[in-house]
Amino acid sequence: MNKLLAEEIYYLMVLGRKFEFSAKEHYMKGDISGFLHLDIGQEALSVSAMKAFDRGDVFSGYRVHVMAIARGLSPKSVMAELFGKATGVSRGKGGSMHLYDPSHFFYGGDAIVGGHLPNAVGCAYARKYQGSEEGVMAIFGDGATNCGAFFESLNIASAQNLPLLFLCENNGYAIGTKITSVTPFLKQSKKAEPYMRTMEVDGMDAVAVYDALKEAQKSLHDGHGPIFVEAFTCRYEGHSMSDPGSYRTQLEMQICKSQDPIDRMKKVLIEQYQVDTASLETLEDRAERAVEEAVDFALASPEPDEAELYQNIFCQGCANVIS
Ligand SMILES: Cc1ncc(C[n+]2csc(CCOP(=O)(O)OP(=O)(O)O)c2C)c(N)n1
Ligand SMILES: [Mg+2]
Repeated sequence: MNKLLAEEIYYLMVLGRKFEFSAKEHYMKGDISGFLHLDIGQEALSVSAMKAFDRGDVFSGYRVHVMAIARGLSPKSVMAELFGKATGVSRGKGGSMHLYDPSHFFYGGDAIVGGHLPNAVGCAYARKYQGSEEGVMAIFGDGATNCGAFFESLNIASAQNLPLLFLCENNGYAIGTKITSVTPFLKQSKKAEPYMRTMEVDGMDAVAVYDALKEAQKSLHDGHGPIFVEAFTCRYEGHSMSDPGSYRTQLEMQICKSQDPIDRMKKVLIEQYQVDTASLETLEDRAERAVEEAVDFALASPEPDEAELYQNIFCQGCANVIS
């Protein structure tokens, strides 16, 4: 990783965290309604995954704001979507869980746990059929690996040797359910081993995530078929805004936060890339301003027009959804 990329990853992680704190504040003020799942603590994974898998299609779940921004969607259009405004990336009709932008090959945002995995399989099948080498990445939580759709997706991706990267964000919880109470494995890659090559990575280390996913991407491009990467991470907040997260002990959270991905990346910038404090502050100020501008934009934007209620209900021109 060169210095420019390392700085960009740091910037996007700081931007992501500030964005999430701001979204939390505006949810509590009542500017945002519906569900809001925050990514605070998991930024290394969300940002480095998007920077490493820089081409190809991405399908993700509902904890998706930081990924969307790192993918290139503007913080303004993402914030406006959370506010339910017409200028939002899904025209204010999707909200937090449905950030969807085909121009960035970013297909959500899906509220159904594991529901996007068969969609990613279908897309990977289409890409292979079209002769594309870019591949597809599907991102999901540890909880999703207990769904039938997950095993069906592993099965068909493997049988068809599809260019599909399964990226599991293992944060140890599905809402308040501890992973060990619903599955016999701490490592969810065990479930994928019979089907494909698996890799593990420290999801709190942005550089390690980037390197692992670059290797996985190369494997797809080289035609080796699907691959499963498991990243171990930690969410600091509750599952969503309605969850105080009281099922975790203070000690557990302390251990978690001692691995903070932003602090670790800052250390890398200082020690390996000789970035000075003034340059770091410039990046942090830029992130702060981008979030303020996103909020101002969202507040000033209009509500969706009533006629929008009847748009995109039935599929018109579905053949072009994945072009
Ligand atoms: C099919 C389905 N079952 C249950 C739910 C309710 N639900 C929403 S999030 C969630 C937990 C998923 O946990 P995980 O996959 O580990 O993702 P994380 O929230 O940890 O990122 C559940 C059970 C749902 N949305 N869809
Ligand atoms: Mg989880």
